[in-house]
Amino acid sequence: MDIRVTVNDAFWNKYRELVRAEMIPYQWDVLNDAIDINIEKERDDDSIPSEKSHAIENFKIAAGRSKGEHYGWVFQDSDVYKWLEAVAYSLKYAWDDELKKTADSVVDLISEAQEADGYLNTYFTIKEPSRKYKRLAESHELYCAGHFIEAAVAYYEATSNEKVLSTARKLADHIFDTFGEGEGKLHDVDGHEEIEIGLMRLYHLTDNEKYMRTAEYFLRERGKDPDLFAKQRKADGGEPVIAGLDKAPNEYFQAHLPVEKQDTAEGHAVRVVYLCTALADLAATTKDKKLEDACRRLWRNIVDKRMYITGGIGSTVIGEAFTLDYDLPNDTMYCETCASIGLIFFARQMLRLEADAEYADIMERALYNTALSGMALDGKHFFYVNPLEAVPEKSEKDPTKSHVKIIRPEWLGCACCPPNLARMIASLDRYIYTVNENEILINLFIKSAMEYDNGSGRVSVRQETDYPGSGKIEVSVVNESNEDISIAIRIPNWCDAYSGSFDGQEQKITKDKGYWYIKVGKGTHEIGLEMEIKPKRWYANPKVSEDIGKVAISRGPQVYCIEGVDNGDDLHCVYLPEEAELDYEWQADLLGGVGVIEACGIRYMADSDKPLYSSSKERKSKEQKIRMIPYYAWANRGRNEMRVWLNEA
Ligand code: FUB
Ligand code: ZN
Repeated sequence: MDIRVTVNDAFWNKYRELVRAEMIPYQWDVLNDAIDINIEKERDDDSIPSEKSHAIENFKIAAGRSKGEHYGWVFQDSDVYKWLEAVAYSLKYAWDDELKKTADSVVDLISEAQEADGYLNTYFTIKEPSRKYKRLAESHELYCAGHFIEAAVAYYEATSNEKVLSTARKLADHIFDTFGEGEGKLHDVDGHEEIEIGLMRLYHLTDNEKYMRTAEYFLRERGKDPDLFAKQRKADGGEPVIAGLDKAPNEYFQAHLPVEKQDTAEGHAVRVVYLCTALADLAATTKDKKLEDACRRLWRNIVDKRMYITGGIGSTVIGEAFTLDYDLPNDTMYCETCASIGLIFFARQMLRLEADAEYADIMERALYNTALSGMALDGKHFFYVNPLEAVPEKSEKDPTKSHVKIIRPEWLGCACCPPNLARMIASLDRYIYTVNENEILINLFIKSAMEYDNGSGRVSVRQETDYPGSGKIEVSVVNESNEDISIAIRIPNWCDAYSGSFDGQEQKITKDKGYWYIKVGKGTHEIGLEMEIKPKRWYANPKVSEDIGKVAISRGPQVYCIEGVDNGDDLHCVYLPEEAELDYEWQADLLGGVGVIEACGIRYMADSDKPLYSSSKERKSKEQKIRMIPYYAWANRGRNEMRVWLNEA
């Protein structure tokens, strides 16, 4: 079904314009090493390449246009693919001949770097051609392939560039010929899921079943043979392609059990959510109940027990991974930007499986908080890791916190997050609505228009709102088809009071799995929703040891934090009384325009003259006005303490 969505939203247009005008050109310069910037290692580790990007140059060398060595991570190609994908989406909302020309030239370059049999990966073409597909646990060959295929589908859809599609098909056909059941094929999977997402997208575009079956093969093969990666290493016999990754346990790769038997989210967080995204897509496409159940179990485990209030996931830097239920440290966590983006992908596919507003609630939580925190307001500085508590000196001096950056770097040695964010924001139109035949889910409140043809006529929906400024949503539906259309509007889980109207008549809202359903016949109809949107307190399950006695504040979809610049240092000394009023005020001149929340709080005086320990409990305190800003906007005013969970008095 061809669903056309245009976004025209005050909050999001700013970001989409930033992607078009700043991020895409800036990232292009970085990928070409044409800009003098400081590329930081993502943590203290000498083995991390961080001198330059070299990503475009790698393609030029592989294509025979330049001479030289491959530089960067084995998955450096994926930075270019994600950039191309972001370009594709941006062209759809802001056509640009020059940019299209540049992107076409990248497609030409990629296709020149492709080998005659369809193989495509600059690292192995340039550096280790004899080890192609030999160390898949570490090599990211299929991960990069998946990113190219995703980019190709998006670029073809935006521009009808035939070359990008034929290059992607040649690669996918090569993968189909190389991997799978039966004699003469490799029975293998990549250590990093992504090819499955790419192949599913290619299937949806082309309707060619073999792409879906190949995705299904990879999804079902993972975890079947616990010795698979050990066998790869033995047969190859060489040095690891990524040092240390050869020691990672099967759980790191979600290869400890067949996916249908996995109940908990284990290992590398981005890998888990990419796996789940493809699995949910396959389940929604094939209606396979067992796969659906597997998706639900993994979703439940993540969302009920392993996710931060900001929609961040991954509790440890070691393996960038999940740890155990309720283990959610605020200052050593990982919360990689890509992992929250992956959670948004997963949620989007779950909405195809089931109309349950919880998926959209989590999508919104991850989007407005951790994903957006991944970039500075200028679109040119990026967080890889998104802490919920940060103290500059600790990050600088405590080696266990070297990954917790205080200022967003201009670029990172491992640059997976910045272009991922660009493609996510540029493709936001894909997340607002879910259409299941004659049912339209309105998942996100973003001023936009959508239309499609349901077979018997055109159906269009227009959403007017200044959300998250206010909770007022006006939906106009024009139904020119012969069918009744069911409009399902999400009532977010944070919202306690709401009222609705249909064609001017007040309605009693009943929720079905978090959606309010309205049947709409032929003609033009108006639906109104008014949600109370005000500051709200949240408490973690007492099993989260880090958050006991603490409170977090949100307003609508945005989680709030306090920063040293507004509240002074030693933020652990600041207490928010349980009964304190939370006053909200819009401040147009602050941080590009944010709503600030203020409350009367208490500060215990940090006193370095006092002995480290004393038997007296006496503490001096004073009143302090606590000033909170939306979490995503932190670290835009210099080196600074920050915390999300506040002590409650
Ligand atoms: O391995 C490729 C990407 O690099 C992962 O998704 C990120 O977590 C980073 O490790
Ligand atoms: Zn990343």
